[in-house]
Amino acid sequence: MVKPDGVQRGLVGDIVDRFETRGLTLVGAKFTQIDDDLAAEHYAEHEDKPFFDDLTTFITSGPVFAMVWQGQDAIRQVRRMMGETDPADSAPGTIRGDFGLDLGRNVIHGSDHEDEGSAEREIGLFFDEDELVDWEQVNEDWLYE
Ligand code: DAT
Ligand code: MG
Repeated sequence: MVKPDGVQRGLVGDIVDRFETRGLTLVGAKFTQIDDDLAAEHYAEHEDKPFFDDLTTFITSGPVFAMVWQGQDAIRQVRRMMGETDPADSAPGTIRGDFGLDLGRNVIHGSDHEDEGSAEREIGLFFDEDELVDWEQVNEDWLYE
């Protein structure tokens, strides 16, 4: 999900482009503004952290662009493309390493590949089942051996 800072800075197109050209398949997308209840649910794992209020204030501060991408090892590959949680620690070439400087403005959210089921849970928070499209990319034979 492109966070409010990424949307405001006009980075949606670049971020979509990276996932598309990597070979992932877009199966859902939604431009929306998160309300307080959804923010609390989305970041429930962090509710006891000192940064929770700042985090939920930030994520509700403007529109976000939520996406569902599918492909081989998609969750982990997206995390690698995002970089580290802190843009200051993120390698150039990653999304956070190319577009961010500050931990509290790190441009993108991605589901946790180490937390089994987090992607499924988060997809359920943002999308109804009929908003996800089951389709086959024509170039699949050229992306996978
Ligand atoms: P990630 O977004 O890489 O999955 P996370 O789930 O640990 O990272 O934390 C969620 C968001 O909370 C993160 O994108 C930025 C913010 N955050 C994390 N750790 C923080 C900290 N120590 N101080 C302030 N904000 C923090
Ligand atoms: Mg996380």
